Amino acid sequence: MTAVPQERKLVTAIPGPKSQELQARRLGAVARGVGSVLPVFTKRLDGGILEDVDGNRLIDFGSGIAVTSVGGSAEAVVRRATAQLADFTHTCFMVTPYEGYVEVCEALAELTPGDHAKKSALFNSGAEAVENAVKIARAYTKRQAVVVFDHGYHGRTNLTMALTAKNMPYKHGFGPFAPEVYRVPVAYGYRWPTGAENCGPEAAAQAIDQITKQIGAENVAAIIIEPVLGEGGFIEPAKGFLPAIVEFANDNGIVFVADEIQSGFCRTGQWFACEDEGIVPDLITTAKGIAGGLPLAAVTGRAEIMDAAHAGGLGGTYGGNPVACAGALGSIETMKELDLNAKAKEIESLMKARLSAMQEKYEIIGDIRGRGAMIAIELVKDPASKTPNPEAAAALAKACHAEGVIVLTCGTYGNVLRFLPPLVIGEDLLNEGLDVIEAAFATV
Ligand code: PLZ
Repeated sequence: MTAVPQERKLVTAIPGPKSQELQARRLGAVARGVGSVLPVFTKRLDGGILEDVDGNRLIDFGSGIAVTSVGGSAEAVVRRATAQLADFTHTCFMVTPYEGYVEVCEALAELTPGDHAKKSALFNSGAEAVENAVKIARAYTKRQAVVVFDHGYHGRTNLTMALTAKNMPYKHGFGPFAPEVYRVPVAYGYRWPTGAENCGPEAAAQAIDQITKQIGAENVAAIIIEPVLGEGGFIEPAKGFLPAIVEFANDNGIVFVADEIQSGFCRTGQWFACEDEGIVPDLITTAKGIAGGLPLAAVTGRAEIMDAAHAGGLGGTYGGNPVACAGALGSIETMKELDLNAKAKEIESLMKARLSAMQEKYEIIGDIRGRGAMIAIELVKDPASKTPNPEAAAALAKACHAEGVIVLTCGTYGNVLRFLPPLVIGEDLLNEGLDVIEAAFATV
Protein backbone atom coordinates (compact mmCIF):
# COMPACT_ATOMS: atom_id res chain seq x y z
CA MET A 1 0.00 0.00 0.00
CA THR A 2 1.52 3.33 -1.06
CA ALA A 3 0.73 6.52 0.77
CA VAL A 4 -1.64 8.99 -0.89
CA PRO A 5 0.31 12.09 -1.98
CA GLN A 6 -0.66 14.95 0.30
CA GLU A 7 -1.67 17.41 -2.39
CA ARG A 8 -4.91 18.66 -3.90
CA LYS A 9 -5.20 17.73 -7.54
CA LEU A 10 -8.19 18.00 -9.87
CA VAL A 11 -8.00 16.02 -13.10
CA THR A 12 -11.75 16.04 -13.94
CA ALA A 13 -14.80 18.03 -12.98
CA ILE A 14 -16.15 17.08 -9.53
CA PRO A 15 -17.72 14.54 -9.55
CA GLY A 16 -15.77 12.95 -12.40
CA PRO A 17 -17.07 10.51 -15.01
CA LYS A 18 -16.28 7.34 -13.04
CA SER A 19 -17.96 8.76 -9.95
CA GLN A 20 -20.96 9.70 -12.04
CA GLU A 21 -21.17 6.19 -13.44
CA LEU A 22 -21.07 4.72 -9.95
CA GLN A 23 -23.61 7.27 -8.77
CA ALA A 24 -26.01 6.12 -11.52
CA ARG A 25 -25.59 2.50 -10.36
CA ARG A 26 -26.03 3.61 -6.78
CA LEU A 27 -29.31 5.35 -7.54
CA GLY A 28 -30.62 2.05 -8.90
CA ALA A 29 -29.51 -0.02 -5.95
CA VAL A 30 -29.31 2.11 -2.81
CA ALA A 31 -32.41 3.41 -1.04
CA ARG A 32 -33.09 7.10 -1.60
CA GLY A 33 -33.25 7.79 2.13
CA VAL A 34 -29.49 7.29 2.45
CA GLY A 35 -27.96 10.51 1.14
CA SER A 36 -24.43 11.68 0.36
CA VAL A 37 -23.05 15.18 0.76
CA LEU A 38 -20.81 14.84 -2.30
CA PRO A 39 -21.23 11.93 -4.74
CA VAL A 40 -17.51 11.46 -5.27
CA PHE A 41 -16.61 7.79 -4.94
CA THR A 42 -13.58 7.14 -2.78
CA LYS A 43 -10.55 5.12 -3.80
CA ARG A 44 -8.12 5.91 -1.00
CA LEU A 45 -8.07 8.06 2.09
CA ASP A 46 -4.93 9.06 3.95
CA GLY A 47 -3.79 12.03 6.03
CA GLY A 48 -5.68 15.09 4.80
CA ILE A 49 -6.43 13.78 1.29
CA LEU A 50 -9.24 11.74 -0.23
CA GLU A 51 -8.42 10.27 -3.63
CA ASP A 52 -11.44 9.47 -5.79
CA VAL A 53 -11.98 6.86 -8.49
CA ASP A 54 -11.21 9.43 -11.21
CA GLY A 55 -7.82 10.26 -9.71
CA ASN A 56 -8.87 13.58 -8.17
CA ARG A 57 -7.36 14.40 -4.80
CA LEU A 58 -9.58 16.36 -2.46
CA ILE A 59 -8.69 18.06 0.80
CA ASP A 60 -10.69 16.46 3.58
CA PHE A 61 -12.31 18.92 5.99
CA GLY A 62 -14.92 16.38 7.07
CA SER A 63 -13.17 13.23 8.34
CA GLY A 64 -16.30 11.24 7.54
CA ILE A 65 -18.12 13.39 10.15
CA ALA A 66 -15.37 13.54 12.78
CA VAL A 67 -14.39 9.89 12.54
CA THR A 68 -11.01 9.54 10.81
CA SER A 69 -9.20 11.88 13.19
CA VAL A 70 -6.01 9.82 12.85
CA GLY A 71 -6.50 9.64 9.07
CA GLY A 72 -8.42 7.17 6.95
CA SER A 73 -5.71 4.53 6.80
CA ALA A 74 -3.56 5.24 9.85
CA GLU A 75 -0.58 2.90 10.12
CA ALA A 76 -1.32 1.67 13.65
CA VAL A 77 -5.03 1.16 12.92
CA VAL A 78 -4.31 -0.81 9.75
CA ARG A 79 -1.51 -2.82 11.39
CA ARG A 80 -3.52 -3.83 14.44
CA ALA A 81 -6.80 -4.43 12.61
CA THR A 82 -5.06 -6.49 9.92
CA ALA A 83 -3.32 -8.66 12.50
CA GLN A 84 -6.62 -9.17 14.28
CA LEU A 85 -8.40 -10.05 11.02
CA ALA A 86 -5.86 -12.77 10.37
CA ASP A 87 -6.37 -14.25 13.86
CA PHE A 88 -10.15 -14.15 14.12
CA THR A 89 -12.93 -11.82 12.96
CA HIS A 90 -15.56 -12.52 15.58
CA THR A 91 -16.53 -14.75 18.43
CA CYS A 92 -19.23 -12.59 20.02
CA PHE A 93 -17.99 -11.23 23.34
CA MET A 94 -21.15 -12.64 24.94
CA VAL A 95 -20.14 -16.15 23.84
CA THR A 96 -16.36 -16.24 24.33
CA PRO A 97 -14.50 -13.05 25.27
CA TYR A 98 -11.14 -11.72 24.02
CA GLU A 99 -8.49 -9.37 25.36
CA GLY A 100 -8.98 -6.46 22.92
CA TYR A 101 -12.41 -5.65 24.36
CA VAL A 102 -11.03 -5.52 27.89
CA GLU A 103 -8.06 -3.44 26.76
CA VAL A 104 -10.35 -0.85 25.12
CA CYS A 105 -12.43 -0.62 28.32
CA GLU A 106 -9.24 -0.15 30.35
CA ALA A 107 -8.12 2.61 27.98
CA LEU A 108 -11.51 4.32 28.27
CA ALA A 109 -11.27 4.23 32.07
CA GLU A 110 -7.84 5.85 31.84
CA LEU A 111 -8.72 8.53 29.28
CA THR A 112 -12.17 9.71 30.38
CA PRO A 113 -12.49 12.45 33.03
CA GLY A 114 -12.47 11.60 36.75
CA ASP A 115 -10.37 9.24 38.86
CA HIS A 116 -13.27 7.23 40.28
CA ALA A 117 -13.73 3.52 39.49
CA LYS A 118 -15.07 3.18 35.95
CA LYS A 119 -16.44 0.47 33.73
CA SER A 120 -17.46 0.38 30.06
CA ALA A 121 -19.67 -1.53 27.65
CA LEU A 122 -18.99 -1.56 23.90
CA PHE A 123 -21.42 -1.22 21.00
CA ASN A 124 -21.42 -0.60 17.23
CA SER A 125 -22.72 2.92 16.68
CA GLY A 126 -23.14 6.17 18.49
CA ALA A 127 -26.91 5.83 18.61
CA GLU A 128 -26.59 2.40 20.16
CA ALA A 129 -24.28 3.80 22.84
CA VAL A 130 -26.74 6.58 23.68
CA GLU A 131 -29.62 4.09 23.87
CA ASN A 132 -27.62 1.95 26.26
CA ALA A 133 -26.68 4.95 28.40
CA VAL A 134 -30.43 5.53 28.84
CA LYS A 135 -31.01 1.87 29.72
CA ILE A 136 -28.21 1.98 32.29
CA ALA A 137 -29.38 5.28 33.82
CA ARG A 138 -32.95 3.96 34.10
CA ALA A 139 -31.77 0.71 35.70
CA TYR A 140 -29.64 2.66 38.20
CA THR A 141 -32.14 5.36 39.17
CA LYS A 142 -35.33 3.30 38.72
CA ARG A 143 -36.73 6.45 37.07
CA GLN A 144 -37.89 6.96 33.50
CA ALA A 145 -37.69 10.54 32.28
CA VAL A 146 -34.82 11.63 30.05
CA VAL A 147 -33.93 15.30 29.56
CA VAL A 148 -32.29 16.54 26.37
CA PHE A 149 -31.68 19.97 24.88
CA ASP A 150 -32.67 22.25 22.01
CA HIS A 151 -30.40 21.69 18.99
CA GLY A 152 -29.25 18.33 20.38
CA TYR A 153 -28.45 15.35 18.16
CA HIS A 154 -28.14 11.81 19.45
CA GLY A 155 -28.92 9.47 16.54
CA ARG A 156 -31.46 7.98 14.19
CA THR A 157 -32.83 4.91 16.03
CA ASN A 158 -36.28 5.20 17.56
CA LEU A 159 -35.20 6.29 21.03
CA THR A 160 -32.42 8.52 19.74
CA MET A 161 -34.75 10.15 17.18
CA ALA A 162 -36.86 11.12 20.17
CA LEU A 163 -33.74 12.57 21.81
CA THR A 164 -32.75 14.46 18.65
CA ALA A 165 -34.17 17.97 18.30
CA LYS A 166 -34.38 18.55 14.56
CA ASN A 167 -37.33 17.23 12.58
CA MET A 168 -36.02 17.38 9.01
CA PRO A 169 -34.37 15.14 7.88
CA TYR A 170 -33.97 13.02 10.98
CA LYS A 171 -37.50 12.42 12.28
CA HIS A 172 -40.02 13.54 9.68
CA GLY A 173 -42.59 10.80 9.04
CA PHE A 174 -40.80 8.28 11.26
CA GLY A 175 -42.83 8.58 14.47
CA PRO A 176 -44.29 7.74 16.89
CA PHE A 177 -41.26 8.33 19.06
CA ALA A 178 -40.25 6.87 22.40
CA PRO A 179 -42.03 8.44 25.39
CA GLU A 180 -40.64 10.12 28.52
CA VAL A 181 -38.23 12.35 26.61
CA TYR A 182 -38.25 16.07 27.48
CA ARG A 183 -36.44 18.92 25.75
CA VAL A 184 -35.24 22.07 27.51
CA PRO A 185 -33.31 25.21 26.42
CA VAL A 186 -29.57 25.21 25.82
CA ALA A 187 -27.14 28.11 26.22
CA TYR A 188 -26.74 29.18 22.59
CA GLY A 189 -24.77 32.36 23.18
CA TYR A 190 -24.93 33.80 19.67
CA ARG A 191 -28.72 33.69 19.63
CA TRP A 192 -29.52 34.31 23.31
CA PRO A 193 -31.97 37.23 23.53
CA THR A 194 -30.17 39.04 26.38
CA GLY A 195 -26.69 38.44 24.95
CA ALA A 196 -23.94 35.87 25.18
CA GLU A 197 -22.59 37.20 28.54
CA ASN A 198 -25.83 36.41 30.35
CA CYS A 199 -26.57 33.26 28.45
CA GLY A 200 -24.93 30.53 30.59
CA PRO A 201 -26.65 31.17 33.92
CA GLU A 202 -29.94 32.33 32.37
CA ALA A 203 -30.28 29.31 30.12
CA ALA A 204 -29.37 26.99 33.00
CA ALA A 205 -32.04 28.60 35.20
CA GLN A 206 -34.65 28.19 32.47
CA ALA A 207 -33.70 24.58 31.82
CA ILE A 208 -33.75 23.70 35.52
CA ASP A 209 -37.05 25.52 36.03
CA GLN A 210 -38.65 23.54 33.21
CA ILE A 211 -37.30 20.26 34.57
CA THR A 212 -38.56 20.89 38.09
CA LYS A 213 -41.94 22.32 37.03
CA GLN A 214 -42.79 20.10 34.07
CA ILE A 215 -41.18 16.76 34.92
CA GLY A 216 -40.12 16.77 38.56
CA ALA A 217 -36.43 16.23 39.27
CA GLU A 218 -37.25 13.03 41.17
CA ASN A 219 -38.63 11.48 37.98
CA VAL A 220 -35.54 12.15 35.86
CA ALA A 221 -33.20 9.25 35.15
CA ALA A 222 -30.74 11.07 32.93
CA ILE A 223 -29.78 14.44 31.51
CA ILE A 224 -27.97 13.98 28.19
CA ILE A 225 -26.02 16.72 26.46
CA GLU A 226 -23.26 17.11 23.89
CA PRO A 227 -20.56 19.30 25.54
CA VAL A 228 -20.20 20.90 22.11
CA LEU A 229 -23.44 20.40 20.17
CA GLY A 230 -22.45 18.92 16.81
CA GLU A 231 -25.18 18.47 14.22
CA GLY A 232 -27.08 21.36 15.86
CA GLY A 233 -24.41 23.82 14.73
CA PHE A 234 -21.20 23.42 16.75
CA ILE A 235 -22.78 25.28 19.64
CA GLU A 236 -20.50 25.59 22.66
CA PRO A 237 -22.87 26.04 25.60
CA ALA A 238 -22.08 29.46 27.10
CA LYS A 239 -19.73 29.38 30.09
CA GLY A 240 -21.36 28.31 33.33
CA PHE A 241 -24.21 26.42 31.70
CA LEU A 242 -22.75 22.91 31.86
CA PRO A 243 -21.44 23.20 35.44
CA ALA A 244 -24.88 24.44 36.60
CA ILE A 245 -26.64 21.52 34.90
CA VAL A 246 -24.14 19.03 36.35
CA GLU A 247 -24.63 20.46 39.83
CA PHE A 248 -28.40 20.18 39.47
CA ALA A 249 -28.07 16.58 38.30
CA ASN A 250 -25.76 15.70 41.19
CA ASP A 251 -28.03 17.33 43.76
CA ASN A 252 -31.04 15.41 42.48
CA GLY A 253 -29.66 11.92 41.91
CA ILE A 254 -29.89 12.31 38.12
CA VAL A 255 -27.32 10.57 35.93
CA PHE A 256 -25.44 13.20 33.91
CA VAL A 257 -24.50 11.83 30.48
CA ALA A 258 -22.00 13.62 28.23
CA ASP A 259 -22.53 12.58 24.62
CA GLU A 260 -18.97 12.99 23.32
CA ILE A 261 -19.57 10.96 20.18
CA GLN A 262 -18.63 13.89 17.93
CA SER A 263 -16.60 16.05 20.33
CA GLY A 264 -14.47 13.29 21.87
CA PHE A 265 -11.06 11.73 21.28
CA CYS A 266 -8.80 14.77 20.81
CA ARG A 267 -11.25 16.50 18.47
CA THR A 268 -11.52 19.66 20.59
CA GLY A 269 -7.92 19.67 21.76
CA GLN A 270 -8.59 17.58 24.85
CA TRP A 271 -9.47 13.93 25.14
CA PHE A 272 -13.03 15.05 25.86
CA ALA A 273 -14.69 18.43 25.40
CA CYS A 274 -16.28 18.41 28.87
CA GLU A 275 -12.81 18.72 30.41
CA ASP A 276 -12.85 22.37 29.32
CA GLU A 277 -15.03 23.31 32.29
CA GLY A 278 -13.71 20.57 34.54
CA ILE A 279 -16.83 18.47 34.19
CA VAL A 280 -16.81 14.86 35.30
CA PRO A 281 -19.80 13.11 33.73
CA ASP A 282 -21.44 10.12 35.40
CA LEU A 283 -21.61 8.43 32.00
CA ILE A 284 -19.90 9.33 28.75
CA THR A 285 -20.81 8.04 25.30
CA THR A 286 -18.12 7.74 22.64
CA ALA A 287 -17.92 6.51 19.03
CA LYS A 288 -16.65 8.09 15.77
CA GLY A 289 -13.02 9.08 16.49
CA ILE A 290 -12.51 6.18 18.89
CA ALA A 291 -11.51 3.57 16.29
CA GLY A 292 -10.04 5.31 13.22
CA GLY A 293 -13.07 4.50 11.07
CA LEU A 294 -13.99 1.06 12.33
CA PRO A 295 -17.47 0.85 13.83
CA LEU A 296 -17.15 0.98 17.59
CA ALA A 297 -18.94 2.86 20.35
CA ALA A 298 -18.88 2.83 24.12
CA VAL A 299 -20.63 3.82 27.29
CA THR A 300 -18.15 4.52 30.08
CA GLY A 301 -18.94 5.64 33.58
CA ARG A 302 -19.04 5.25 37.32
CA ALA A 303 -18.69 1.56 38.12
CA GLU A 304 -21.75 1.49 40.39
CA ILE A 305 -23.95 3.03 37.69
CA MET A 306 -22.56 0.84 34.90
CA ASP A 307 -23.11 -2.24 37.06
CA ALA A 308 -26.77 -1.37 37.74
CA ALA A 309 -27.93 -3.27 34.65
CA HIS A 310 -28.44 -6.94 35.52
CA ALA A 311 -26.00 -9.53 34.15
CA GLY A 312 -26.97 -10.26 30.55
CA GLY A 313 -28.99 -7.03 30.31
CA LEU A 314 -26.57 -5.31 27.92
CA GLY A 315 -24.95 -6.53 24.73
CA GLY A 316 -25.49 -7.36 21.08
CA THR A 317 -23.95 -9.75 18.56
CA TYR A 318 -21.22 -7.45 17.27
CA GLY A 319 -20.73 -4.97 20.11
CA GLY A 320 -17.00 -4.54 20.68
CA ASN A 321 -16.06 -6.55 17.59
CA PRO A 322 -12.40 -7.66 17.87
CA VAL A 323 -11.30 -5.94 14.64
CA ALA A 324 -12.96 -2.69 15.72
CA CYS A 325 -11.29 -2.99 19.14
CA ALA A 326 -7.92 -3.47 17.47
CA GLY A 327 -8.64 -0.37 15.40
CA ALA A 328 -9.45 1.58 18.56
CA LEU A 329 -6.21 0.55 20.21
CA GLY A 330 -4.35 1.65 17.07
CA SER A 331 -6.23 4.92 17.00
CA ILE A 332 -5.53 5.67 20.67
CA GLU A 333 -1.87 4.72 20.19
CA THR A 334 -1.64 7.21 17.31
CA MET A 335 -3.36 9.97 19.28
CA LYS A 336 -0.87 9.58 22.12
CA GLU A 337 2.20 9.16 19.93
CA LEU A 338 1.48 12.17 17.74
CA ASP A 339 -0.02 14.24 20.58
CA LEU A 340 -3.13 14.94 18.55
CA ASN A 341 -4.61 17.09 21.31
CA ALA A 342 -1.82 19.58 20.72
CA LYS A 343 -2.36 19.20 16.98
CA ALA A 344 -6.07 20.01 17.35
CA LYS A 345 -5.19 23.19 19.24
CA GLU A 346 -2.80 24.25 16.46
CA ILE A 347 -5.55 23.66 13.91
CA GLU A 348 -7.88 25.83 16.00
CA SER A 349 -5.54 28.79 16.15
CA LEU A 350 -4.70 28.64 12.46
CA MET A 351 -8.34 28.25 11.40
CA LYS A 352 -9.74 30.89 13.73
CA ALA A 353 -7.14 33.45 12.64
CA ARG A 354 -7.89 32.87 8.96
CA LEU A 355 -11.67 32.83 9.49
CA SER A 356 -11.56 36.04 11.56
CA ALA A 357 -9.76 37.75 8.69
CA MET A 358 -12.50 36.53 6.34
CA GLN A 359 -15.17 37.81 8.74
CA GLU A 360 -13.76 41.35 8.41
CA LYS A 361 -14.42 41.14 4.68
CA TYR A 362 -17.65 39.14 4.63
CA GLU A 363 -20.26 40.23 7.12
CA ILE A 364 -22.45 37.19 6.43
CA ILE A 365 -20.06 35.36 8.79
CA GLY A 366 -22.11 36.01 11.90
CA ASP A 367 -20.16 33.82 14.31
CA ILE A 368 -16.93 31.83 14.39
CA ARG A 369 -16.89 29.15 17.04
CA GLY A 370 -15.83 25.72 18.16
CA ARG A 371 -12.70 24.27 19.67
CA GLY A 372 -9.73 22.36 18.36
CA ALA A 373 -10.43 20.80 14.99
CA MET A 374 -14.19 21.23 15.47
CA ILE A 375 -14.66 24.72 14.05
CA ALA A 376 -17.65 26.33 12.37
CA ILE A 377 -18.93 29.58 10.95
CA GLU A 378 -22.57 30.55 11.28
CA LEU A 379 -23.85 32.37 8.19
CA VAL A 380 -26.48 35.09 8.44
CA LYS A 381 -28.18 37.49 6.03
CA ASP A 382 -26.67 40.38 7.98
CA PRO A 383 -25.03 40.65 11.40
CA ALA A 384 -27.75 42.87 12.88
CA SER A 385 -30.76 40.68 12.16
CA LYS A 386 -28.84 37.38 12.47
CA THR A 387 -31.40 35.90 10.07
CA PRO A 388 -30.06 32.44 9.19
CA ASN A 389 -28.57 32.16 5.72
CA PRO A 390 -28.75 28.50 4.70
CA GLU A 391 -28.53 29.47 1.01
CA ALA A 392 -25.05 30.90 1.58
CA ALA A 393 -23.96 27.78 3.48
CA ALA A 394 -25.15 25.54 0.65
CA ALA A 395 -23.58 27.72 -2.05
CA LEU A 396 -20.25 27.92 -0.21
CA ALA A 397 -20.18 24.16 0.33
CA LYS A 398 -20.93 23.58 -3.33
CA ALA A 399 -18.20 25.97 -4.45
CA CYS A 400 -15.67 24.28 -2.13
CA HIS A 401 -16.63 20.83 -3.39
CA ALA A 402 -16.16 21.91 -7.00
CA GLU A 403 -12.64 23.06 -6.08
CA GLY A 404 -11.78 19.83 -4.31
CA VAL A 405 -12.35 20.68 -0.65
CA ILE A 406 -14.78 18.52 1.30
CA VAL A 407 -16.72 20.67 3.76
CA LEU A 408 -19.97 19.88 5.58
CA THR A 409 -22.89 21.98 6.70
CA CYS A 410 -24.90 21.60 9.91
CA GLY A 411 -27.13 23.58 12.25
CA THR A 412 -30.80 23.59 13.09
CA TYR A 413 -31.25 26.27 10.42
CA GLY A 414 -28.81 24.64 7.97
CA ASN A 415 -26.73 27.81 7.99
CA VAL A 416 -23.52 26.57 9.57
CA LEU A 417 -20.43 25.56 7.63
CA ARG A 418 -18.35 23.18 9.72
CA PHE A 419 -14.76 22.07 9.51
CA LEU A 420 -13.63 18.74 10.92
CA PRO A 421 -10.24 18.06 9.34
CA PRO A 422 -8.35 14.92 10.29
CA LEU A 423 -6.03 15.86 13.15
CA VAL A 424 -3.06 14.58 11.13
CA ILE A 425 -3.64 17.02 8.26
CA GLY A 426 -0.57 19.03 7.20
CA GLU A 427 -0.47 22.79 7.71
CA ASP A 428 -0.07 23.38 3.95
CA LEU A 429 -3.27 21.51 3.18
CA LEU A 430 -5.09 23.28 5.98
CA ASN A 431 -4.08 26.66 4.55
CA GLU A 432 -4.90 25.59 1.03
CA GLY A 433 -8.34 24.41 2.09
CA LEU A 434 -8.90 27.79 3.76
CA ASP A 435 -7.73 29.56 0.58
CA VAL A 436 -10.43 27.69 -1.31
CA ILE A 437 -13.04 28.64 1.28
CA GLU A 438 -11.96 32.26 1.06
CA ALA A 439 -12.17 32.19 -2.73
CA ALA A 440 -15.64 30.64 -2.45
CA PHE A 441 -16.82 33.65 -0.43
CA ALA A 442 -15.80 35.91 -3.28
CA THR A 443 -18.10 34.00 -5.64
CA VAL A 444 -21.14 33.77 -3.34
N1 PLZ B 1 -24.42 11.59 19.13
C1 PLZ B 1 -23.31 13.75 19.29
O1 PLZ B 1 -22.80 13.43 16.52
C2 PLZ B 1 -23.60 11.15 14.99
C3 PLZ B 1 -24.54 11.58 12.16
C4 PLZ B 1 -25.05 12.34 11.02
P1 PLZ B 1 -24.08 7.15 14.98
N2 PLZ B 1 -23.50 12.35 14.23
C5 PLZ B 1 -23.39 12.27 12.81
C6 PLZ B 1 -26.21 11.72 10.35
O2 PLZ B 1 -26.77 12.45 9.53
O3 PLZ B 1 -26.54 10.55 10.58
C7 PLZ B 1 -23.87 11.30 16.44
C8 PLZ B 1 -23.46 12.44 17.15
C9 PLZ B 1 -23.75 12.55 18.51
C10 PLZ B 1 -24.83 10.48 18.50
C11 PLZ B 1 -24.56 10.29 17.15
C12 PLZ B 1 -25.02 9.04 16.49
O4 PLZ B 1 -23.93 8.26 16.12
O5 PLZ B 1 -22.77 6.40 15.02
O6 PLZ B 1 -24.34 7.88 13.70
O7 PLZ B 1 -25.22 6.28 15.38
